[in-house]
Amino acid sequence: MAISLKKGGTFNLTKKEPSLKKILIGLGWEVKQGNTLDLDASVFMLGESGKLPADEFFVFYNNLKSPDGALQHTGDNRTGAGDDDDEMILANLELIDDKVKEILAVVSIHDAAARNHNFGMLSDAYIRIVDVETKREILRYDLDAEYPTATDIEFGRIKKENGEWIFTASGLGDNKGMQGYVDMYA
Ligand SMILES: [Ca+2]
Ligand SMILES: [Ca+2]
Repeated sequence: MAISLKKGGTFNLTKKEPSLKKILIGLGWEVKQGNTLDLDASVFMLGESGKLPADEFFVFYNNLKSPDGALQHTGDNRTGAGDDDDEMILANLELIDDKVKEILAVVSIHDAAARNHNFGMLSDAYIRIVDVETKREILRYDLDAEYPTATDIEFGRIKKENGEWIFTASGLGDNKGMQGYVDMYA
């Protein structure tokens, strides 16, 4: 049974799952009837300064692999159809560059402003972490707040503290778009 986190909840991956090496970060959502939205999951690998060590540490549909080979985005999903993960990032914790201290998972609605789309048009959005080797779901955060006006949400972050990887369910809605995050962290 996976741990279910609430907004702000944390989980020490290293301490609770010492054998964990490869994880799948799965993001899923459903589009409410009558809407068509394209959501994009992206990941920012941040260094000590809270910035990307290089642009390539921003992993998204146009840059599927991080330079250290640790993270692999499995590709763009345009519809969110199906109950399984809609967009996935595979991470090999052992390959993550020592420079990287934090990993942020963000989901943004493609072209939200022009199309007048927001998270109020979605339901059942979640982030989960799965052990790739055993296929076991370790933790899950079902977005537990309403975000009727948000066009992008930081779902979770995995931070390295004293050599341990700690996941936090952040659930921070915003309206800056993917480019806004890039501007913030590049
Ligand atoms: Ca997409
Ligand atoms: Ca879905």
